[in-house]
Amino acid sequence: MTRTDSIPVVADTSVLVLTGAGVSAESGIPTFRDSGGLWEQHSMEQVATPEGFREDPRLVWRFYSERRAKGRACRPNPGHLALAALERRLGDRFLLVTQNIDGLHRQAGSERVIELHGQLYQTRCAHCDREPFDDLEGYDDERPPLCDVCEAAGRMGLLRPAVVWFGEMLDPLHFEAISRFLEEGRRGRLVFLAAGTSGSVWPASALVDEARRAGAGTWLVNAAAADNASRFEHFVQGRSGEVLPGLLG
Ligand code: BJW
Repeated sequence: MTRTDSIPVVADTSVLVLTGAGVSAESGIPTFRDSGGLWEQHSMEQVATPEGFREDPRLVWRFYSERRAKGRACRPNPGHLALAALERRLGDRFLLVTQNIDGLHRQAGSERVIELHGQLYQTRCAHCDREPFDDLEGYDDERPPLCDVCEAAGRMGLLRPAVVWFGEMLDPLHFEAISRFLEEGRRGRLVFLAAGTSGSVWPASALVDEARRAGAGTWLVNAAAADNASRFEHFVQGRSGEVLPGLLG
């Protein structure tokens, strides 16, 4: 692994970016595994698994309702803005895959975004296959919210946040889109950049391997060495809001 201070982006370069919670940290959104992070105050099994939701849906809704309320006051930081600016330069030769559910990349102006772990401000039914819907509500009262589609059909369906919990499958269409992007990109120069992620959650943590197989040069920008750091060629240690504007400028 080498250290570098700029990513070469030339006319035929395609850039695939993976972001994690660290990219939103400077916007005031807590990460999961850092000191003071969400998993220090909440049990991951209780609030981020389907079993936890079945056990205590009110607890899970309190967790996500609080994040909805706090997240609404947060704004994109220079890291989000640098990625949106890179997309404006590259167009279709840019794809942003984020594990974050906070919507800050879209707020910053990014459009080619895959939200791998879902969206904080969407709700879906845990029982029927109605489409997820936009929802800014906080549900922190005694009764977890119920699905009116299920109710109309004479059954009880609990509503849940439209996010991906441990043990749940991610949307296979996302991976098809990523593979297509890599396939296209390998005709020219290909760059894979991961930022603000601990590299500890599969399958996002394995994207670096897929990118390498496609011939991509690989960069990691992170405050600390990620679990999968040794699989990257270049590591820039620092805060993404400070590093990305210069690295991508
Ligand atoms: C900064 C910074 C700054 C801070 N600038 N940097 C054993 C081995 C391998 C895999 C598994 C296993 N057992 C189970 C699995 C699979 C499992 C998994 O990976 N578990 C691991 C814990 C081991 N994965 C899954 O279950 C996934 N699904 C799946 O595998 O389906 C297939 C399947 C299903 C059923 C049966 C069999 C197969 C689903 C994973 C879903 C993860 N969901 C969450 C919650 C989403 C909703 C929500 O937000 O609440 O996603 S968990 C949480 O972790 C969230 C995040 O997106 C994800 C990753 O976290 P992230 O973004 O990396 O944050 P942190 O906090 O970990 O790191 C932040 C980093 O930023 C740190 O490194 C800091 O240093 C850095 N930093 N400030 C730059 N300013």
